[in-house]
Amino acid sequence: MNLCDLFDLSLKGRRDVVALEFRGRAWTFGEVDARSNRLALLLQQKGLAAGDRLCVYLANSPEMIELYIACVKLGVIFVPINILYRDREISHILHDADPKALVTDSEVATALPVWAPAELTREAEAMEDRRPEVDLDGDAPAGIIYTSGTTGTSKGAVLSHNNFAANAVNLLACWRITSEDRFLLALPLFHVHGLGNGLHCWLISGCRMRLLERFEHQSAAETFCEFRPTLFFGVPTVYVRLLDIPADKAREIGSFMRLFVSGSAPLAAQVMEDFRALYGHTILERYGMSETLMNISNPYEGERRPGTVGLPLPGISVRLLNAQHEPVAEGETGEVYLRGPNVFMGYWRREDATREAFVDGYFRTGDIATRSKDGYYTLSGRRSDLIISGGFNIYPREIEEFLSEQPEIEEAAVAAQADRVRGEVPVAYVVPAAGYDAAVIEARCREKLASFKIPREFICIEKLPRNALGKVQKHLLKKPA
Ligand code: MLC
Repeated sequence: MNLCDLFDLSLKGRRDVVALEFRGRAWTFGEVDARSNRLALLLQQKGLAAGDRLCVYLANSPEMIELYIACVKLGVIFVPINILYRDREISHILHDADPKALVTDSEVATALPVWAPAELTREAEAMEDRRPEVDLDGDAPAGIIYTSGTTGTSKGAVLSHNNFAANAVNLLACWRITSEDRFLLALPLFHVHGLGNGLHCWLISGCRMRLLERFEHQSAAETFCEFRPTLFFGVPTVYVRLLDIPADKAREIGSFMRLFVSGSAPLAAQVMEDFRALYGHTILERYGMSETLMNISNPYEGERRPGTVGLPLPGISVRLLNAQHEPVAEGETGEVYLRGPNVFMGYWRREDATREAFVDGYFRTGDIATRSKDGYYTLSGRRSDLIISGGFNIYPREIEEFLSEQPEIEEAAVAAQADRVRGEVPVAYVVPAAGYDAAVIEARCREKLASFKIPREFICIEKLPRNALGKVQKHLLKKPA
């Protein structure tokens, strides 16, 4: 089977049922099917074929969903780009993914054909409502998700139809998602949380989904009370924001909700407890990655243990290994290695990086964890200095490279600072050169980097603390007194 066969449970099996709501408009599954059929034929007419890449730089919208389904039907590889990315970050992906075209509403400097989504939709109206004939098996790539790379520039994780299918089928079963659910999706569709979990669980279960362009805490209570969802996925920042909703509204929301899921960053046990007191629900925390989709999850029935990410999902083997790749003893910390039908095909055109990412067929996550006697995993750190802010991954190296390119900076190091709402935020430690002005540097960052990567503070220091090998010792970075 490929993803189309699973999507057809709803696209064909529930064609007259309302599928999607967005900004006061609604579409049935039959309409979503027809619109994506027409779009698929249009993309085909424009020269796209199975295996080609299509880059998409769009905010959440029905058009983005239809484009994804059209790509799946055609076998075209969908490459979403984070809408917060700026030119420098976008051009790396456009160059690396080597797509046939880019779909966007924004001004992007590129020599590629650029198509506006509204224009495509209009042109597609003239096409037939017919599925393109394409022979795809489950190992065909469906998407490339760019992850912030440890080496500064990001790498594309290639995810197959089978990866997305295995992930969604697991979540439907383990989180008991059915066509009876009402699903509120506020997460961006350019990451696996929104795309792999959100879109796929909606489309395969056949439930009704209200899509938001983005999560807005100011209007969250109103949106919940109006749509009355049963199912919601969020990153910890979203749950911290939801703690600000008045108690009576929170109780009302708790009365119709069935399941709140959290992931993409660690959920503080205190937030989980405060949320339970306010909403009467225990958030279900799970663990995943762009390269693997979902791996470990707290149980739907049974104990959702605060501070842990729960038990391996069906079909997924987990190993905790030490630096010599040997299993660690019970209760000791080790690095998480994974194998399963959810694990990606490799990094796009990066055989070296792909080879390095696997040991004995197990994917090396870079996350450090312990396992309790009864099988619950607790993540306790990372091998790399990755920063997670509001659920967005930031590799300090990328910001450090940009800062070092500035003539007024001799050298720089970027580290995480704890933040109540975002979990972590990046701060920069800068060794200034002549003419240094923090405001000017910040403005340049704002122009070139996604907003979540802009250091919240620029701290001047005399020199970076280094060990005997010359490696920067980030744990020694401190604000001067
Ligand atoms: C945030 N911003 C957005 C945006 N999200 N802008 C446009 N579209 C979006 N979707 C910008 C804002 O403009 C602002 O920029 C800054 O981010 C903070 O916004 P805020 O209004 O203060 O939002 P806040 O309440 O802090 O909430 C932020 C958030 C966002 C939670 C909505 O961080 C978010 O959507 N996070 C989800 C990330 C995600 O999906 N990660 C999954 C990765 S997959 P400025 O310039 O004013 O600062 C993965 C694997 C797995 O990790 O296991 O899931």
